[in-house]
Amino acid sequence: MMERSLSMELVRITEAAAIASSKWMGRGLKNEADDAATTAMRNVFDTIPMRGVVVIGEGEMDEAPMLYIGEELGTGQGPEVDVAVDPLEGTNIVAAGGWNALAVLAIADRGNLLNAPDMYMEKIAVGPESVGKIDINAPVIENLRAVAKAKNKDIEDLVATVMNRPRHDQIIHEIREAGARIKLIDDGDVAGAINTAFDQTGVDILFGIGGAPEGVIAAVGLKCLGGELQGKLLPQNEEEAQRCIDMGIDVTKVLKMDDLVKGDDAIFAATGVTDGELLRGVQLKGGFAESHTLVMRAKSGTVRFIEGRHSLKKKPNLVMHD
Ligand code: VTB
Ligand code: MG
Ligand code: MG
Repeated sequence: MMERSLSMELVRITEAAAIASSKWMGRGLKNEADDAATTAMRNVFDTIPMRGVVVIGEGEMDEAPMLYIGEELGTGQGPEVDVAVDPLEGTNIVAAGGWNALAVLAIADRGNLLNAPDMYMEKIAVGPESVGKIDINAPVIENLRAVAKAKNKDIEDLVATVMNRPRHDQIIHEIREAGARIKLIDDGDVAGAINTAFDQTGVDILFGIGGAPEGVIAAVGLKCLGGELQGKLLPQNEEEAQRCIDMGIDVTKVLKMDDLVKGDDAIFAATGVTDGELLRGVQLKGGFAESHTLVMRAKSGTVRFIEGRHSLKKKPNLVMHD
C-alpha cells in the first residue's frame, strides 16, 4: 500500500528537475537541459521513503549513468513500487523555449506498469467524458464523432492535438476532412494527452505516434483523471519486433488502460518547465523560483495543483549557475 504522503514527496522531485532544467530555456542545448533535470531528479529520489525500481527511464544500465531501467531508488524502506520517469519531457522544447516541457514521473505498485521499450507507440487519448467511446482502430472521423457527441459539441468545435510530423500527414488530412480543428505541437505528447482531460486547455483529443514510454506515463496521468489512452506498439525493425515478442506483447493488440497501468494504486506528478496550457513553467525571480505542479493519485482521484516558491538563497543548488 502506498502512503498518500508520497504524493508530496514526488512533487519535490519534479520541482527540483524542472527548476534545474529551466535555466537552459532557449539556449539551444537540449542535452544540458536533460542532464540538469536528470541529475536533480536523481538527487532527490534517495531521500524518499520507498523501494522503487525504474521500469521506464533514461536507458539501460550500460548506456545511462542514472535513472536507468532497473535502477533501485528510495531509502530502501516503504512501499515497493514501479517508477516511470521522464526528467525532461521535451528536451527540444526547452532548448527552443517552446511550450509544454514537463518534468514528469509516475509510480505504481510493483509490477503494475507496462515496461514499455523505447520505441514508437500509436496513441489516442481523451478526457473523462469520452471514456469508452473511442477506438484506436476506428477511422479518425468516427472517433471525432464519438467525442463530439460525448461532449455535446459539433465536430467543428473540437480541437485535436497532433505532433507536427510527416508521419501524421494522413491523420491530419482526415481530421481536416472531418471539419475538426487541430493544434499541431512540435513535441510533448504527455502534455498533449493530459491536456485532453482539462477543459481549460481547449483540447479534446490527442492522435498520433510518439514514444511508448511517454504513452505509459500519460496513461497513469489519465487514470488519475478518469480519462483514457489506447496505444499500439509500432516496432520499426526486426530487433524492436523481437523485443515485443520477448515481452509477450502482440503488437496487433490494442493496449488499454489496464494493460498500460494495472490497478489504481498509482501517483502522477508533473512540474511545468516551460509554459503550457495547463501548467506555467518555472519562473526565476532572482531570490526565488516559482514552480507549478500537477499531482494526482488514481486511488482517491484527487487532483492537486501546487504552486511552489523556492528560496534560491537557502537552496542555491536548485539552480546552479555556472
Ligand atoms: C516522442 C513524444 C515525446 O519526443 O517521443 C517525441 O512522445 C520524439 O518523436 O513527447 P520523434 O522521433 O518524431 O522526434 C517527445 O515529443 C518529447 O520527448
Ligand atoms: Mg527524456
Ligand atoms: Mg520524452
